[in-house]
Amino acid sequence: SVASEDQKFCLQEVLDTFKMCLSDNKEVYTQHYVAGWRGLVKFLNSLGSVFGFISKDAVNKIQILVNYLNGENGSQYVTVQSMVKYELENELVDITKRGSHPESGCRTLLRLHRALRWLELFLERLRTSTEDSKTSVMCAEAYNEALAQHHPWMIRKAANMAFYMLPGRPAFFEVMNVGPPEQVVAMLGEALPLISEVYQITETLYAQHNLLDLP
Ligand code: 1PX
Repeated sequence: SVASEDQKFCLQEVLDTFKMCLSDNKEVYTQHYVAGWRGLVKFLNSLGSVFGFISKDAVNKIQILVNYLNGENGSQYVTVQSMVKYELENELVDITKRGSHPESGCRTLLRLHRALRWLELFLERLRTSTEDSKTSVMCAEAYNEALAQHHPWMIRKAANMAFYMLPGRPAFFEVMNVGPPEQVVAMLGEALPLISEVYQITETLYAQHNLLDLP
């Protein structure tokens, strides 16, 4: 039925959300950034409950940002650029160690930003993979390159164990619901430059303000 097709997850739609992230003057809209992550979490949940501890943390961080967006100072959070400016000018960020602002928008978004780099690396590996490539290996490589250094030992251990539970490449492509493998590859080729641009703009912004190591 039409209703059940509506609910069927399609990764293309999620990655399209990241297209909407950039304003004409290359600012990053928080709302679409968060919506992109929401879609990715939905995808992750459809892969099984062993990934629950990962999606739970992502959902928690998404919610923190949504609360700022819907809060009394929501207009300051419209773009990542305006959020950084507002939180820094009003001393709402713990810079060297966690203190009175343990859940600032800046430090919360930084966690998702690092995970976006993982996504970029993982999708690039998927795009260039062959039939016999292992999703678990591609995922672990991307994780070790982009995220592992930011995580304590226990999380690294749990994450690497979860990766073994990923479905193989054919099933993984199936869940993405984009079409035959050639179409998945084409879709990834279109989506990746956009994800990469959103990542780079955020990275440069955070670097300019010395925010890349926020506790
Ligand atoms: C076609 C591919 C699409 C795949 C979509 C998968 C979406 C994955 C969403 C992952 C979001 C992860 C956010 C993690 C944020 C984070 O680093 N949090 C840690 C630090 O936060 P804190 O507040 O403590 O400073 C936190 O400690 C993390 C806890 C949970 C474990 C995070 C493991 C991240 C692994 C990322 C890879 C996901 C594997 C999905 C396989 C498809």
